[in-house]
Amino acid sequence: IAHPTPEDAFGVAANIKYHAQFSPHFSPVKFEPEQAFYATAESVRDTLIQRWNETFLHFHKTDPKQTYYLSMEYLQGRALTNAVGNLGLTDAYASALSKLGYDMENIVEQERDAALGNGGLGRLASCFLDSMATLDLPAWGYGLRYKYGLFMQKITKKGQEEYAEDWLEKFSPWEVVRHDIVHPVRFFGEVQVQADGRRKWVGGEVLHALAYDIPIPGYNTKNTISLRVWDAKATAKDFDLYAFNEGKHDKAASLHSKASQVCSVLYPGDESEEGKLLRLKQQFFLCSASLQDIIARFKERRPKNSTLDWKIFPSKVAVQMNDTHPTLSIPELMRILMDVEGLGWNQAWAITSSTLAYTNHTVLPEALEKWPQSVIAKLLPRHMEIIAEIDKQFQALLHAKRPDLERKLGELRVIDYSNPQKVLVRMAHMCVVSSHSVNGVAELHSNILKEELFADFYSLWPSKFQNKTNGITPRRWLRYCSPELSHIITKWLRTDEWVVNLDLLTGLRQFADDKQLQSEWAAAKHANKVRLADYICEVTGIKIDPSTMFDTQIKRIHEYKRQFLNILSVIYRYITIKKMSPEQKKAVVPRTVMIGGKAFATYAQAKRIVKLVTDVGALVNNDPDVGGLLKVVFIPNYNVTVAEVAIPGSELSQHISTAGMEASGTSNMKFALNGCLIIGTLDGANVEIREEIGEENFFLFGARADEITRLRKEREQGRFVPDPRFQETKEFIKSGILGDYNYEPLLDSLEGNSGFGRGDYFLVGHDFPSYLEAQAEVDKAYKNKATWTKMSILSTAGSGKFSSDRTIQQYANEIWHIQECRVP
Ligand code: 26R
Repeated sequence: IAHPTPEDAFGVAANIKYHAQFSPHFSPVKFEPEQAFYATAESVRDTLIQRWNETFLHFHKTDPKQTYYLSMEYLQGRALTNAVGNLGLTDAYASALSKLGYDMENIVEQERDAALGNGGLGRLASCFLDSMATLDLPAWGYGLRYKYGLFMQKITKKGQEEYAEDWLEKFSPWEVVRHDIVHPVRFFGEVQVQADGRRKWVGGEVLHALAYDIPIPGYNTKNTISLRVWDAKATAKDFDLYAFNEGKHDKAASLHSKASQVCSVLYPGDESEEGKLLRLKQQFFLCSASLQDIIARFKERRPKNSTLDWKIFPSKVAVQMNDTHPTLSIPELMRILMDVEGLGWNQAWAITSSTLAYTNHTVLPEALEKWPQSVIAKLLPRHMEIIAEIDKQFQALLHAKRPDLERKLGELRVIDYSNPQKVLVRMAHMCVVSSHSVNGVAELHSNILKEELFADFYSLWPSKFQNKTNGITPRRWLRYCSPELSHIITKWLRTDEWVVNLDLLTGLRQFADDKQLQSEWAAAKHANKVRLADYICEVTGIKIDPSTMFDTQIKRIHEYKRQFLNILSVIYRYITIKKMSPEQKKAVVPRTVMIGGKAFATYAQAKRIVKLVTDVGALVNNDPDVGGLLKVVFIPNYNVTVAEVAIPGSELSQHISTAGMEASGTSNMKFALNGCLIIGTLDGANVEIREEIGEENFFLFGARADEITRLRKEREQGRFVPDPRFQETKEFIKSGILGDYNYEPLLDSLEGNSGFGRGDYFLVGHDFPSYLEAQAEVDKAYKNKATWTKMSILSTAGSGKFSSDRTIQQYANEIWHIQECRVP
């Protein structure tokens, strides 16, 4: 088949019609927007598959070292705009659709978000795939094909409610099932010792991992890589026909029902997670299937009839573990190399540790995975033996090399025996001990890893530790989500090269004072605000005014991210306005405060925060005294698609975590890139963003990371005098004016150490006054339109560093040691 070219709208239209007719998903008489979307997507997919095949063949022939990114989460969002854009076919598809009587914008909206992730870590993985493809790197992603991704959030009078989101309900036009790619994955069973002393894992349950490929097109290149997601299957052999014939239908299909559980649901892991066997099964399923696949490919690419040289494995394969979730890759690779391939421990260890690398994404103690030894031993008996051996060898190493650290052995070792009733495997320690590289995701975070979380490991292996500051793809997060701003940038830079070389944005600095650019810039920002206002009205019914300042905080709801601090200051603003004379009110900068994000279903404090935002909105938005000077909106069901509207439409965004707690943050980068100013703490990547865009363009407040421990201690000892404005705000909530919801547990978290109180662990009270001062600076700057627009331009101009292309090039050079491999 001839594939569409940018000039060939007729060909494209014919191709779409072909799919509407011959892809038998819908009855042929209907051609409504939904059918039009599927037909369009399938037409695009044809091109992607062709390029995917060419890329695969090219990698196969040239046999470069290849990276495999292992992640339990990918937050892909919608794919259509991105795919046609990266293929350079946007105009062709837009005019083809208009020939068929449709509007590209409407068709795009038919697509469901693929939300196979929780938040930052999952979206990072998706940005990375886009950059790997665009940089022509030989790299693939591996993940799981969850039936239900992240829950859908509905906001009712009671607060947040969760519903399962069936993203595959119709089907996904982007995935291609690979019936020939199936790997067995065992659970439970036992370890046998063979005659030659080799160990063998046998028995238990064997499920099958079936591959689905999602093509990932690079921008302006033929290279199209793969996100391979696994689904769990049982086979016909597992079906007990005898039991079925006896009427025992559940028993007959028991393995089938177990298989369907494995990939049934994404664990919403933004919070503490008790030991869930199913989650461990999922993790092992990803690791085992992916490693078998990687090894099969390694073997396929070796010359025929020659003996396998395992020593070269690390020069052909790099595996990156996205947090500790794929840690079982370590014992699984060891097991395959030793038990299946017959290598000795030392050789297997050398190969494993030079293949695997680990990225840490959080220092929150409750998010550091620890699995009960008993659970691992039952589910994966052979792996538990290997983990015990890793632990033993680590002890021996300390004894030989660092006797000074031996007194800390209990804290450092891979297996935590401190509670004999509950022996735990520390996944992060296993990663640090077993990987050749450990990295954090922003300078500050990587320093905290070296100086605090992994300080002793750092003293043992200083050269293992690296920083790779996160990044975001400029394709999705500027080029496609804000075409208006993109056109202005291209016009003033006289090139669209910035889409692949984001450092070129610094070229805007010289025009930051130019009145013409400022007026074009402000007009584009205004158009984006109108789009956001329309969206808000559509989903909440609340009318917001695009001439007010749009102030946004969108991210998972978490105490450390301090949406609570934001809403407390909003309440204080409301109190202040209520006290003002009509004359004083004239000086107020009208604001629309938007907060959005999902709370983990059992995270009670986070859910109270959601409820508080909606209660404050109900009060403020209907108060005639406020007269449009303040609006408060909770944006429901925050996801990638919502972000694509909310980020370009915002003027101020909030990244206000307690210093030292947000590893990096990535939405901060998206907002800055879209010319949105930041109010924030010195935390995560904020530090570097402020450095790049200039401190005069960043509204800074709050304690610094190195003060937090001291401040918490002082707070605990009662050596803290709260600001009267803080007290007044808390009193306001206590007064009951917000309704009859019980906010006491939330307010208690700001107080002493009793009950829910954690002694204001997140230092909301401490940072409150300096936050209010920074907000006053925001208002002051906003009053001068030219100043604000200039700051906005300088934000975009300084965001070049935060392209995921830069991040991925650094991973490629400094951790993976891979080279580009471009399809001719
Ligand atoms: C194990 C389970 C409880 C679990 C904990 C935490 C599962 C998932 C998470 C999510 C964490 C690891 C996460 O998303 N971290 C975020 O990673 C982003 C990308 O690096 C950072 O920008 C962000 O600061 C960090 O919170």
